[in-house]
Amino acid sequence: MKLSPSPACRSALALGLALAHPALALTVGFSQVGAESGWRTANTSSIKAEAAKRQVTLRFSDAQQKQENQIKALRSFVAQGVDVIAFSPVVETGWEPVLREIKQAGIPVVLTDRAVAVSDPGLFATFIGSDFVEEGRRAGRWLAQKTGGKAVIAELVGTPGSAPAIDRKKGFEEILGAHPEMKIVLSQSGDFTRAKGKEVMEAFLKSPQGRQVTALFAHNDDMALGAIQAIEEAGLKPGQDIIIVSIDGVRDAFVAMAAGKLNCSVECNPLIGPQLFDLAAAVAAGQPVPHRVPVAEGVYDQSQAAAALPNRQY
Ligand code: GZL
Repeated sequence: MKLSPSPACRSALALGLALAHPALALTVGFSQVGAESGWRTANTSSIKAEAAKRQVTLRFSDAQQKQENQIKALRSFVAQGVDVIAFSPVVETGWEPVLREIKQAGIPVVLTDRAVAVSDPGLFATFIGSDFVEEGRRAGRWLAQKTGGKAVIAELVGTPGSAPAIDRKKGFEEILGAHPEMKIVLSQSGDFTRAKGKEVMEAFLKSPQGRQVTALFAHNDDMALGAIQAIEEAGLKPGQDIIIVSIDGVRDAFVAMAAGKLNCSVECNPLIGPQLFDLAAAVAAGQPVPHRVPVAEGVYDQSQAAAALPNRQY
């Protein structure tokens, strides 16, 4: 019969180890969505660098944007008896069974970046991530101001079923509700990747509605950067013939804004490594933590891009 320490025993052990020797302090299993975008790469770098700095033993798994790979990784973390499980869920649904297994094993869960839709919020200890609805609102407000409330919009949507895709669309459309002359006429997923963003934008531009498009809303910078290539190959001027607003604030977006090809990027901060491991240490020691931890971020347009570039950390 496999004996596993009770939650109380596990917390005491973790606290004791944390006090005794940091290198033995914490083992964290982390399941990452994948490596689909510049944002994701920066997020992974922040997590790995902070774990090394704190001498946390990090068991890291890249799911290649597949939920089944994340579920396999979470189960393997339980089998390994890690102190804390953390993950960025690729989509919102389908997590209840594995989260119940983890709870049964007495291992606390920290959600990062994206949220899950579950009936019992007690299935995870805390969620640290951005407010994607507000990011969508910020993109909508900026575009309304830039276009005087008149735009024929193409939309590159993120991964279907993911919290950022659902919520960014929700926030953007909330703002459009107050601007009847701003209409989304084309909308399709580019799965948060540059290649797919280019492919979908090429198809948009070849469609009958494509010729009327005056603005593009991309749910992340990578899809916007792919679309910029497609717009140029179609003989149009990105940032002028088609006004482009996207989300993330990665370095390549600032380069594109400084070149006048992208008009605005709403920041979505991936550098959550320090906050993640503060939370992981606290939950491992059985300390209370907020169930929702926000991430600070802003909005950048062409007027600020060149000056901001040298200080961008991702
Ligand atoms: C947002 C994150 C999204 C980014 C994309 O927090 O989940 O996933 O906006 C990334 O670049 O692919």
